[in-house]
Amino acid sequence: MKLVVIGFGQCGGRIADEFARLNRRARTQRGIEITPGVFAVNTDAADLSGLQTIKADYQHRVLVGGRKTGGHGVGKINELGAEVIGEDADKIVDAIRTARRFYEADAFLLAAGAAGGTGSGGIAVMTQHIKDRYGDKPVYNIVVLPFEHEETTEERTVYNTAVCLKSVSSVADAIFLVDNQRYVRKDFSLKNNIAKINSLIVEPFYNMLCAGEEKKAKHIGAKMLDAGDIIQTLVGWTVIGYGQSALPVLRLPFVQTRNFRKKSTETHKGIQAMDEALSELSLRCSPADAGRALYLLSAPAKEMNMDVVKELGDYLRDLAPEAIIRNGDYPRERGVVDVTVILSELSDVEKVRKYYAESAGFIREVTKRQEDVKTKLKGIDEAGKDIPSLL
Ligand SMILES: Nc1nc2c(ncn2[C@@H]2O[C@H](COP(=O)(O)OP(=O)(O)OP(=O)(O)O)[C@@H](O)[C@H]2O)c(=O)[nH]1
Ligand SMILES: [Mg+2]
Repeated sequence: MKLVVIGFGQCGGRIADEFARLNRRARTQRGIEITPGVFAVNTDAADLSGLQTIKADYQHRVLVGGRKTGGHGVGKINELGAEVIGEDADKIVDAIRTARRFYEADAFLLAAGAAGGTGSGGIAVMTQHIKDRYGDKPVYNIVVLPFEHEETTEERTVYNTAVCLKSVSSVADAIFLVDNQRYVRKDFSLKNNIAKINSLIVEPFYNMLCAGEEKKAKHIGAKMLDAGDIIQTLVGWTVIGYGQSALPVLRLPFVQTRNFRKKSTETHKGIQAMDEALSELSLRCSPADAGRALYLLSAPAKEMNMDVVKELGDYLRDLAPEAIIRNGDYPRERGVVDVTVILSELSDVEKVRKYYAESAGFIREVTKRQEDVKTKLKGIDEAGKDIPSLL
């Protein structure tokens, strides 16, 4: 599957940059293309310069906002983010259209952090705009949810997140939810952590996008997972996960490869990888709430058989009994069995509900605070009513 990827704001731009890196890896390691165009859009010039892999010209790193933001971001004011992205929407589409093989893409993927200003405010506006212009291609979003510490230190965090989620839910064909807090690993400094987190966020897309683009027979499985399967799976709230299970390195030549013990090891490795994928989902949710699901098994051709694929399907069916499940196998990796899982059309996401509920309280409080300020101002005006003014 081929995606045009567009990142908004700092978080979205860096996620898009990570997709550009993934594409470079696909091209050099596998000779295939998975992102015919990757772009970053921001109101902040410095953030755009900090990207590494996205082409450095103004058509791939699009600065928006002009005089309104002076190249310095919107300071978490999501209304301003929405406004400037809306005003520059045509400029952004013109930039995307310059991508050489833009028309080969099966879908668009737009990324942003929900708690900021530019990306949070802009992603839904631009999703709408692209849908209006290119009605035949699905438009997906990746929305990154804030770290817990951001929610407690800055009250706008929860409000921006809720507004962003509500807005994208009414326009995007599907929304991949990614919870930053899930990726916090203790041994990294924050900056390294963010780079590591971004690579963990994007990694599950690698095999998923590559599988359907393979041209060589030896890498085409019994059931190839193509863009059609993925498009049929992606609807509404969505999470993605990825798990790996190493195969024993030493293989003695006299060991019979087709005995029952071997087969059960293969199945065991597959289940182990799927378990990891499910426990490392991009956001905690209940698989039982999924209306659609998809899994991809990737392993050396010799290690793969349809029994394993079927066992994995049975396993997922137990956890997600309501879901229509699609699958594929991808004869690829050496030395590992890996499984990618997508759960989509989630009927309930606790964390989204929590953001909505908390920001409703925040809105009430802000309204009350504004009224208090008005009353106080009236008092000060009253006290100074007999003082002359020079204006
Ligand atoms: N995973 C991940 N999260 C990020 C990254 N950069 C920022 N964030 C998160 O995104 C949110 C802030 O959004 P930003 O992308 O910085 O904001 P912006 O869209 O640039 O908007 P303004 O700076 O207000 O103009 C916070 O919750 C951050 O934790 C990143 O590279 N990766
Ligand atoms: Mg910014």
